[in-house]
Amino acid sequence: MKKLRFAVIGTGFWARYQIPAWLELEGLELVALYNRTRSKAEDLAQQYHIPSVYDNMDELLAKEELDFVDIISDVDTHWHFTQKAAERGLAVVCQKPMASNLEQARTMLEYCQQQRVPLFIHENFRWQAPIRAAKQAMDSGQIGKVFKARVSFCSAFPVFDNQPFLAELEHFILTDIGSHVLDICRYLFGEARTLYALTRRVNPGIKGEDVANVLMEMEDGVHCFTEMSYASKLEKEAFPQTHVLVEGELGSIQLTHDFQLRIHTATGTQVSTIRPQLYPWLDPDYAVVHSSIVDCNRDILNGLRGGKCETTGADNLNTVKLVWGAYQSAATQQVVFP
Ligand code: 89Y
Repeated sequence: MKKLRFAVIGTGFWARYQIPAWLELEGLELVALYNRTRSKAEDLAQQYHIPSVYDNMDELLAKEELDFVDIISDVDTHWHFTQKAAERGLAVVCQKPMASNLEQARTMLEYCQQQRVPLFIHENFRWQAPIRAAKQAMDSGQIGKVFKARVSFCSAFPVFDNQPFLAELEHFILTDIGSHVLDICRYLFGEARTLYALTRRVNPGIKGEDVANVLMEMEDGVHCFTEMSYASKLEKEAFPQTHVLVEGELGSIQLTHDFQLRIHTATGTQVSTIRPQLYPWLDPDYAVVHSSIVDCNRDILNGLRGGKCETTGADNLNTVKLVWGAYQSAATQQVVFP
């Protein structure tokens, strides 16, 4: 099978993991890196033996023969780079959050559709091994019909140390973690019919909100409460795990600290530990997230080859609608219909 040739656009924090995660997969050739600051791209190119480096995207697109680009740059550049790649007929893989706002995400998707190029969003949290296991347990029917759930990402991890630009975002936790956690909710429980949200800023040193609570009624009637916070000084730090409690008519499923999955029914409680695969290149502080990059990329590669992919642009637009629906709800104190 022909190897797919691609370039990575943006070599900041996430590229350091996204690149080795791509290299875990067969049938790909990473031929070029782009970064505004060339020296940063050069360091990564040397580390992973990538032949070409550019600080000009037009030059890269003119010189390289590519099948797709993987855009890992800041969110406010996603639309710009997507447009450039799509107008040359290249498939686009883009990091979450898809775009700076809902309108721009729609435009991005419509433009790719118009150019007849596939758009995939690198949304990896739903690919975390413990989340997949929780979904499998739900689908097995052991806990019966699900009626309510709580999905929590509450932490005091010093997230701004590695990603200082997050402190500058006017819209912080819902775009950064909400994109992931609300996508997990869609993965587990389907689409939302209604949504109500509250947000606030606790940390005075950042621009955006660092706490958000979102209550959704899903289309099949499940009540889903989603809580997110980077101001939670809890006894046991959970970063970067998402905790889940799903309640069904016959029992409950709990995903809790240290990847513990607890399935409780009338016959007792089954406990297992669903650890992520520990690749040598991952940062142990982010293990479960970094590990899921490989599974997410594998699914996207399947999509690039014409097969199924979960995190297409069209699918992810529904997650983007939840994020911006939550901001709208918080601003108006109204229930919204995303
Ligand atoms: O940027 C975020 C992400 O995608 O996963 C965790 C994170 O690094 C900080 O919230």
